[in-house]
Amino acid sequence: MTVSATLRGAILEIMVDNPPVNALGHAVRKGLLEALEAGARQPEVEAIVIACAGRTFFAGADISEFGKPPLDPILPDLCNAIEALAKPVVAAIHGTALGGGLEVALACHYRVAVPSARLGLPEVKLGLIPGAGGTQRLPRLVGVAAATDMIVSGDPIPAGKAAELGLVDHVAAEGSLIEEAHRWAQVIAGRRPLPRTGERPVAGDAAAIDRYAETHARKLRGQTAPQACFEALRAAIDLPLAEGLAVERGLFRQLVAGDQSAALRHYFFAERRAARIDGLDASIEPLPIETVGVIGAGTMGAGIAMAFLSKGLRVVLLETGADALDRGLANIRRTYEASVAKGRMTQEAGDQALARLSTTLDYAALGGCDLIIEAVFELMAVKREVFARIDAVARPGAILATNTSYLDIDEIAAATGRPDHVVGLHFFSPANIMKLLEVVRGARTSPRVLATAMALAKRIGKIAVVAGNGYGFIGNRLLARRRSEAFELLLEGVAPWDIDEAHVGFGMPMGPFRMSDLAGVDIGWHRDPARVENVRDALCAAGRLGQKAGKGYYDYDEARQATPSAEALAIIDAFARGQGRARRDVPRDDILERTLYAMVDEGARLLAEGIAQRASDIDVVWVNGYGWPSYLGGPMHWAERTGLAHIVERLRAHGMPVAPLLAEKAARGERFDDPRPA
Ligand code: T1G
Repeated sequence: MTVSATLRGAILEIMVDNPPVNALGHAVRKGLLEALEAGARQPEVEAIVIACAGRTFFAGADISEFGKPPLDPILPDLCNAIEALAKPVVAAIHGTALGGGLEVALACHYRVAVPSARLGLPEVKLGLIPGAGGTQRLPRLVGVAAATDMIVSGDPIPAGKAAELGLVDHVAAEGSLIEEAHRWAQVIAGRRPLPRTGERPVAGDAAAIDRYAETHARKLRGQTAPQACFEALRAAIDLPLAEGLAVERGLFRQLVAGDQSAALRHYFFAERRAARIDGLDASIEPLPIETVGVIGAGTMGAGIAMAFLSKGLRVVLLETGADALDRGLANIRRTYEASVAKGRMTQEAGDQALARLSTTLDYAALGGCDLIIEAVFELMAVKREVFARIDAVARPGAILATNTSYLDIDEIAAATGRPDHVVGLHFFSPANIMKLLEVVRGARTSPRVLATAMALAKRIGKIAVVAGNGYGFIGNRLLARRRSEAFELLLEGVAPWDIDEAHVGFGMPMGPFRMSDLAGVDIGWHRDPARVENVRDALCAAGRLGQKAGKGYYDYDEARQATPSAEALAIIDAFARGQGRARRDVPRDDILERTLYAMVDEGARLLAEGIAQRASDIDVVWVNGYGWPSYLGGPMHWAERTGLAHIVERLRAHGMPVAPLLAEKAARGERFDDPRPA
């Protein structure tokens, strides 16, 4: 890490170089303050430019420092010192000026940025608020409404928009940021009084805050940081700067010590750690992938095709029948048209994506593909037949992938002559939207094919998590365990809606039975109404196939509004009685313990079996694939915060199995990812 100060004429250029993202760690803060104070003392210095080397301006405080005793100068003090300097300071911004990075820029007297720069205060995504003056200075520069939107959404804005808001004073040409920042500094060097952001009045009032809070109430449900953002923003309106800063500091200190920020900081690093494959040589060169064959133009196949098309790859979409192919094509066209209409995509991008799509009924047309992925019916015989056919037409070196949700990758690979080039790419529906991708490694999947799959996932904007070849891989394995515990509760007399309500109250977007209705109660059903072996069979036999049938566990009106179904409950009760099951009241806490602790237990089994590389991978899967609240960190992090010993004790109290690894970690007071003693 270096902080260099170079005098160019009367302008002192302070250049910080702290790879990879110029995080404002203690050494950076200390070096920057010393250089600024030295410049302030040098008579020949008339103005100062702060810039960063590498790919970005400061990308924020150093998140890895949180939870440790803060070291002076703390960021708020650094920002106050910059603003109070008697000489003008210009921030030269490129890359992503985020969090504390933008707060440093706000404390500067001027801001120059290149068009590709993005500026944001993403602290809320870490369960925090801007803690170095952002909640007090940003509304003074851009007004309450724009500041509220930036701070509570946590989303960055491009430099051009920042300039419109008054957050950036000058947009430099790409590639000439430093020279234009210097030129700007020379122009304003003698201007007084210095435009100190903290001395400006706040434009706007609390109505903008109320509007935002009301509009986003559902999305912000259960989260503490957004409410703290609102409180800090109100302080900016009501109080002088110094008092407002004190309110901000107090709120920040509360949040940084809280569970939700710990969970979100855990998740931040977990998502990045998931991209690493233990034991895989990081220098392996991924295979080039430019053209992808997709087999199956149904919902999944069309979604997968779009996931590649939207990121610049070419796709050959194959179906066995012309009607199915036409339907798939129409679905893709409709989806792009809707994205363009909603402004999520330009018309040109939509047209270009479609231009990269070709369709065929002939397997031979897949011969030029670098990767071929199937999204056909979830039956092993069908998968093996398809793989034998693509193996026969695929060019040498092409990767063959399956989108299976549960089935054995090795058994599928055995249908080909290239098992080392077979991998699972388990997309989540809708595949063009959901970010999670489980990359399933078969026993013979080669390291290069694995590296290629991970690189391709990053290229198409997916969050990839590697899974071993086991039933349901990672996500669906925990889902299956939660489902079986939930079915047990049904047989004990708990209504589906009580189980769903308990999960929604916990923070899940929906409960297991609403989810089942949405996906289809008949997934995996043998389709024989005479064969009733479980609650699912009983409901399907009565035609209660879920939302698509207008009835499942719930009844649905034309607007798809769900109401608890007396008929469904009667079917469940009849089946339970037929099983001789006694009915009883189950307390709400027990509902959550029986379902969520069972998931934790299953996660421990995944770790012991090597299906998941690390517990934090399981967290990444469930936050991204199933809506586990990120502010709770994922099931395994949440279990550690809840207490593994407590979970083991409660599982035993419910007469439920306890995975040996879970019992071992609990007995040792260890976290799941703590290295196992040699
Ligand atoms: N602190 C520590 N490490 C960080 C970091 C940070 N702020 N940002 C990134 N890294 C690491 C990351 O873990 C990875 O490490 C490497 O840098 C590359 O990151 C007081 C309290 C900047 C848009 O929230 O959004 O300021 O895995 O893989 O995809 O008010 O990183 O290589 O070992 O993500 O190009 C506010 C978080 C902090 C920004 C780059 N700032 N970072 O994305 O690379 S809180 C943030 C990002 C704060 C103040 C408050 C992204 C990025 P490794 P990467 P990328």
